[in-house]
Amino acid sequence: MKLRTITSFISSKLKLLSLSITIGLFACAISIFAFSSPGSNQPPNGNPTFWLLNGTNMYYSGGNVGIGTTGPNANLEVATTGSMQLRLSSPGGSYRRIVFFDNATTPTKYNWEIAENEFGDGLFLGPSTAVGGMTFNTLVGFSIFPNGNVGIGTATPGQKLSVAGTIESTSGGFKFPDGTIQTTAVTTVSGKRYFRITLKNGTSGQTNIQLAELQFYDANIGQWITNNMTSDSVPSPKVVTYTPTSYSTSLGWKAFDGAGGTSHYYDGYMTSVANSVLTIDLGAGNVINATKYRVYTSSYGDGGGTYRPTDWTLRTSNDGVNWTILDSQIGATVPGGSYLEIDTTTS
Ligand SMILES: [Ca+2]
Repeated sequence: MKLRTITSFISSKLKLLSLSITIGLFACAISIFAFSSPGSNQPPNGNPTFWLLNGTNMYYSGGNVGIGTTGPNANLEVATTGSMQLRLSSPGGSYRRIVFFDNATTPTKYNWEIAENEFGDGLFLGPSTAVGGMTFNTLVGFSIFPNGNVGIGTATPGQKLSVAGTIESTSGGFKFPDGTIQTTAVTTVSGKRYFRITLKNGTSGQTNIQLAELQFYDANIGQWITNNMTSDSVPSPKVVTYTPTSYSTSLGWKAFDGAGGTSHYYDGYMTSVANSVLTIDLGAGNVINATKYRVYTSSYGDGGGTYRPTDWTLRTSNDGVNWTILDSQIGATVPGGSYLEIDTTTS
């Protein structure tokens, strides 16, 4: 081969080598460029528009996102084969929220939040104060605190359950610590627990006054009440107290023993030196709505009527301390061996 031919041959080979190197470098450059492009965060088989940047935000709107699952069935599905925990972290003084948000241009729904540490140190669940708002209303929400107190309509529950409103049981009623269940409301019964009569001198200023029996008509049940006392405090819880009586057998409680006939002239045979006072306590929770009462005397041993009460004041009380006058009489006439009936609604 001639020298020129050899030179030409070598030159052509060098050009091929140079071209090969150039193509190789170009391919390498393309490869490097592809690896370092803005789409480098996409999965190997991902869509080029997978995660996009919007300022410092990253977003994706092409489908569901799965963590721990290859087939997310919701916008975001986090799955695991063991226990699950999602954690919202922020400094202790800040709240931690999940908000259910109406993102319509013109919202029609209240937003709701589950928030910790937004109202005190409790967990709060409640609505916004207005449709679409981001201020939340503790007055209508539900809260639970570290001491176990739960509030409904209040963020300051003072008990295990504090409800700022009416509690309704649509069935079953309410069970109390003693195991009893209440299914209906307690009817508010008007009436008084204590009754006290103050007796003044008899018709001729006698020192003895005979009160064979004192009975009350209870308008709540439409009946005359017989207390059937057999001592100062029997039957319990009734208790009768009284100022001194004239004889040892003329005990004051006998004015409430249910007997007022002629043979009971010793019943309530009170001394009237400083006005005789006779009181009956019906016991806690017991009341009589006394719209009428009867004053009984005996026709026997009443000094020809001079021991019969003529002036008295009847008082009632709910606490035995504060008394209200139910009725007063001056110059009343009580038939011997019978009774005088007074209607307190008209007297
Ligand atoms: Ca009696």
